[in-house]
Amino acid sequence: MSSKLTTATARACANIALVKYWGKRDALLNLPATGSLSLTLAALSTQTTVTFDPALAADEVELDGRVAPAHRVERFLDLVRARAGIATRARVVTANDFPTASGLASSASGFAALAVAASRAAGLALDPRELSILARHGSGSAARSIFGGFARMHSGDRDEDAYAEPIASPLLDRVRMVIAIVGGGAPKARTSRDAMDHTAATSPLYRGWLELVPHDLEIAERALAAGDLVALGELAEANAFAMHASAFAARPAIIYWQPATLAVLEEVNRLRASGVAAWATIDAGPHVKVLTTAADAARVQAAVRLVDGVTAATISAAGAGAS
Ligand code: 2P0
Repeated sequence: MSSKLTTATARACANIALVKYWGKRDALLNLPATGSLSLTLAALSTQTTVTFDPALAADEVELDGRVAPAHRVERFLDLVRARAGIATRARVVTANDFPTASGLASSASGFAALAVAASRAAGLALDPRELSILARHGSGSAARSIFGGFARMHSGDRDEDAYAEPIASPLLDRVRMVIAIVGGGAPKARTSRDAMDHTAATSPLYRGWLELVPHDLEIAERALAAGDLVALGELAEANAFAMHASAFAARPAIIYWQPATLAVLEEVNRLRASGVAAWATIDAGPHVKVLTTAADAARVQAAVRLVDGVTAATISAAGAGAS
């Protein structure tokens, strides 16, 4: 290992939470305060190549063709090196096929791809659960992107208990997500990590959020098992609004929404009133993701594209796990 290059390439898809992760129980181990539940999306993916190279004095990161800060990746690679018993530095070349760091879950696909590529390049053979735990150290949501389709993240008090696993559902082939990009996908001012910590520390509604999530997870899992898209959609929309309510109430407030965000929400309401399957969810950014069906996706896309301030709308089916 020490005298030669070892390299591996991985691809992972981003995921959108239907029951959100917002807050940690342990910052050092990056343990989430609650569980969460997501859908992995085929249309948003990251490809990452990791090369351990004895000639390197420090880790190097290239993101979307440019040199990027290596600090967070370096800390992640240190975990992989410790586990593999190596000290070699690595070159990481990674590219997203969607806007980076704009509230489109690039850290989820990014750290899932990095976990798979780095562990393989370091000579480790980790099973999916071990990969999920490893990916979580990079980003909580990345633990879910190891798996395709619907995934459930377990909160855990210990490192080895906080991992995601796939959930089977008759809805899998039927669901689509329409991703309405608001504001051109510009990078956001503040990371979700910082924003969720600030919410946990200052929002009077944060306690209510923590109490809500276990109930919402139960409802979502029941809806998935029963193939009940209406129940899943209503739950996902309500859960997203509850997360944002806790953030709105932080002091000072965290507001991700832009005028066009609300305009898309109104359009989703109109679509639903006219019988279209459409439920909104919003993450740490202004974009709106609309849960819908294969049959209704084109109609949802056409409608949200016309909203002032929406710069693009993409339809995604469920994606595969990291490979
Ligand atoms: C989610 N988000 O469940 C929620 C909803 C954003 C809003 O997980 O600190 O980048 O790296 O563990 O995974 C974004 O948080 O946070 C996120 P860290 P991460 O998808």
